[in-house]
Amino acid sequence: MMNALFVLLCFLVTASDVLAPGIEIGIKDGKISCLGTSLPRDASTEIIDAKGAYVTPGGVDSHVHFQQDNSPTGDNWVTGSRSAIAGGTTTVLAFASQLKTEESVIPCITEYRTRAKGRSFCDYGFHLILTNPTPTIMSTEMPLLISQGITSVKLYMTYEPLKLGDSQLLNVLMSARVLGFTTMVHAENSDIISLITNRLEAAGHTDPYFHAISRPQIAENEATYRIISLAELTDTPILIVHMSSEIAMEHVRKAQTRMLPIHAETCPQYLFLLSERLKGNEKDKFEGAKCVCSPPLRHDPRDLEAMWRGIANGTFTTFSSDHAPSTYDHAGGKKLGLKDGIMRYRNIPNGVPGVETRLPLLFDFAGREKDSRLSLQRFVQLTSSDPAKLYGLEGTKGNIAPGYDADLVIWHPEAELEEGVVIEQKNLHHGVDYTPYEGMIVRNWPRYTILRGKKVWDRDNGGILGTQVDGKFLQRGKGRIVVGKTGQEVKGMLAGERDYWY
Ligand code: DUC
Ligand code: ZN
Ligand code: ZN
Repeated sequence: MMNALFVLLCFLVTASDVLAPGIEIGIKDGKISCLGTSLPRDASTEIIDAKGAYVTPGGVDSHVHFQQDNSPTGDNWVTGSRSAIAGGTTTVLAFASQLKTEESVIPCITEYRTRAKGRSFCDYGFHLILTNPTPTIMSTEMPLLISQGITSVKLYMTYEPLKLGDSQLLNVLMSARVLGFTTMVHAENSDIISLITNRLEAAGHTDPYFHAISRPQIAENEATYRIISLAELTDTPILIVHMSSEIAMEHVRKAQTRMLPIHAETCPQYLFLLSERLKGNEKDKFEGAKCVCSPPLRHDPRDLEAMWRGIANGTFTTFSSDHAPSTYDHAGGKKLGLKDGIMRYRNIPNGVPGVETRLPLLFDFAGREKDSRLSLQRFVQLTSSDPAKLYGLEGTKGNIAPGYDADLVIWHPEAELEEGVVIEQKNLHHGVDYTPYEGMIVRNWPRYTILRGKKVWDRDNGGILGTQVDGKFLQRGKGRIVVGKTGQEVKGMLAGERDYWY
């Protein structure tokens, strides 16, 4: 497409700068061609006047679940990706999940890629959930996937159908170190959770609220410390996903101060929601099921504060939605946990929706005059530029600079939305029947979302303008380390000691 499109008069925000007002962004063939003032134009030049509003890079949501076998209700690719662009996200990284019985990951990757093809409003890629990392998969299939642009895996330390034991974790980490794929880890201690769950069930405590009781912070803390230790032993960079616990976060922080390449992610639910939400309401106690996610919502406002500190001080590298959609009022959705009038939290599908609300919720606290919790630059790092770097999209996504894809969020001018925007289910574009953020007010919302130079969302004029064939599969490169470095000796080991066995 030969187009010349200018975004005029904006406050341009990148991971490093908020530029002086009035910068123009030139776009050609879907890429940013130049930044400047008074850029040359002719009658064919399409102009978007940002009216002095902030412009940030299109959101990169590096953790979403769309159309996975284990959550058949909620979103498919069309509704999930539509919701993404309406909230300013132009790239999502979703999951293809291997079954433990599968000796090859190729069929599962092929199947999940087919589900997305021609059905995505935004650009997309896949992480592989590895549940059966056989030697053949690691030595033969992983290099193939990497060559096809699937350069990251997620490993689980809990859930019977998904979890890996320590020796499997070690083997995958060593393979990651050699092959260079990015490793995400769900860190919760499986045995702690199943012991408590069995005992709660025996005592008749099965309401949704007990989901939070069954997964105490210590389960996250222990598993986090353990996976950091395994990563240090094998000298492998990792990212610990959806962190919710202060002590676990402190393990990460301490590792980072030792320059270990330990990255961490948190999500909106761990900044805004507390476990009391699992109690539902007077009319319907089971409504608490809407907020069942793992790790669970924590009990105390101080827990939320701790996560905000990690957002501000750099402990977290990414802020993802972990959009894990399950319809509430559906026999195959959250209502799986309600049978014959009996609530059983262990049968409730895990997860909350949030791909559309992720950016507005965090932006609400970024660079504002009063009570700011993070800078605008840090907002861009967390929501766009750092996930792009970590997952092999540097140079293409996550920045507003010549050569990058022209993926932009143009916010409303700050003075325009005096009352803010109320988050309401009826205004969202996902396929789920609720939002856990119902009624919350945010100060701004993406006015336009631009995907590779095309206006795909115009909040004031028609809403969704894009189509489900706009999104393309991203052939990602290898991710790069954002925090720390490899190549360090392990404390207490002799220099070179690892070479005897590695
Ligand atoms: N892990 C996720 O990443 N998402 C939803 C539930 C879970 O356990
Ligand atoms: Zn997880
Ligand atoms: Zn997830």
